[in-house]
Amino acid sequence: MRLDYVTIFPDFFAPLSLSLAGKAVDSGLLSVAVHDLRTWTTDRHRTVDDTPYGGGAGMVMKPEAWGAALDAVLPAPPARATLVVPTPSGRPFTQALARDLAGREHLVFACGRYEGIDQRVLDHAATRAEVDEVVEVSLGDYVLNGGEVAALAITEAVVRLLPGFMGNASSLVEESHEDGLLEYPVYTKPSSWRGHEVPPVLLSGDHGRIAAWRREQALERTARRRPDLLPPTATGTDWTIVPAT
Ligand code: 6GU
Repeated sequence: MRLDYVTIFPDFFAPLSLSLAGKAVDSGLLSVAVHDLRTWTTDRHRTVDDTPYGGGAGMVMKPEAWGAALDAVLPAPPARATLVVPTPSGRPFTQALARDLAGREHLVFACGRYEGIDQRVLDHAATRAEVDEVVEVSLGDYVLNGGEVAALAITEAVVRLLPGFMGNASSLVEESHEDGLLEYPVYTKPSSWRGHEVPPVLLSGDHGRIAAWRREQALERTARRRPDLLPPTATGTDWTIVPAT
């Protein structure tokens, strides 16, 4: 897989050479490049933003440098890349989307500041033969200053799914979100620690009871913390009390 990042803060991507992607790069599974957007500015001050048409707070990233950057970073046809745009107004990033992106050959991350990139950059990119899809993605309902930290999080979620990246493939299927539930609580030795005991069922050696207990814990945890992940009938809200008339 090939990963490119276009950003005004290339230093944010230093962690890519550490453990996570660094290992995958060394093994040849991954090739990575980080590009400074200002490389493609043409004015003396290397300006990348301007005030929004229509008024309002903040600045919007100008289209010209973005257009030139994508011209340079996108592959030559017939190769194609997926343009990933981290933004709080994107669609939710999920494990399913991570799996989808992990199946692609080339991802180009366009990291803008949170006020955003001129929409025409993305609209134009979507019409290009070198772009198979433009995916605007949000990590959740909060605001980051720019797309860089989000791009790193998306990268980690995707790269660990690449075949041959993780040592133990079953730890991938057992973890949170792969079965649509939060993960059950986990314990290791010692069996007693500061007066807190490991649930005895886990010491029983009875694999059937252990599996049933874990399933029940996962369901209870999901119902308490993330009821939105459960089907409506499992959350106890598929009925209403009809007031007496
Ligand atoms: Cl993907 N980008 C930015 N800038 N802010 C965010 C986000 C992404 N997800 C949540 N907040």
